Amino acid sequence: MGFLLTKMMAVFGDREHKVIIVGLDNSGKTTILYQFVTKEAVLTSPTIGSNVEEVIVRNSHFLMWDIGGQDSLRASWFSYYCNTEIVILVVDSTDRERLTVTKEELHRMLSHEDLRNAAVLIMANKQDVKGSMTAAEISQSLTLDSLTTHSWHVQPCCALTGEGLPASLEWMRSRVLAK
Ligand code: G3D
Repeated sequence: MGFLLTKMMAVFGDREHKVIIVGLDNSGKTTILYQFVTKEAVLTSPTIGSNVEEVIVRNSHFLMWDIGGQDSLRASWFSYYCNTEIVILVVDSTDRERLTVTKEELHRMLSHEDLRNAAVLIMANKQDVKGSMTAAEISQSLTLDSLTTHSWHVQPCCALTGEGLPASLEWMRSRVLAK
């Protein structure tokens, strides 16, 4: 029975994995979501509430929630945490000033009970902009080395061109398959 189930999952895909996309406003969350879906950059407007889309990566199904990142909306992020397997934290790599706010939001979020088993993908977005912070700088500023409770990975990317997005999806897939 176990063997049959494994075979069927290989053919039809496994269950759906819940992903939330968080980050400060203007970091590129919605652009990334629609690049994942359409593989093209789209014109976006600030997210009020959330956008949700299904993304399939070689039989792995991800249900991705893009949650608004404005100051007033961050307080309600926790209502999306339940059953989340992957948290995508999008960072605007040009926004040095607000990296401390991102760091506080990240560590606060990961202390929430509902995210104790979630893996964290930090997408260092807007790498196309000259002078943007590198993945290593962002990693250091977010004090990721001290994060031992969750599996994490930093992926440099550019949502406008799609660079770094396939690698992001592959990492997510490897995390859910490892469970
Ligand atoms: P949000 O959903 O996190 O609020 P959006 O962010 O996806 O709405 O993106 C905010 C702005 O950043 C958009 O520009 C978008 O085109 C731009 N952006 C997103 N990703 C990148 C990137 O990788 N590089 C660059 N240079 N810009 C990016 P506008 O002008 O529409 O506000």
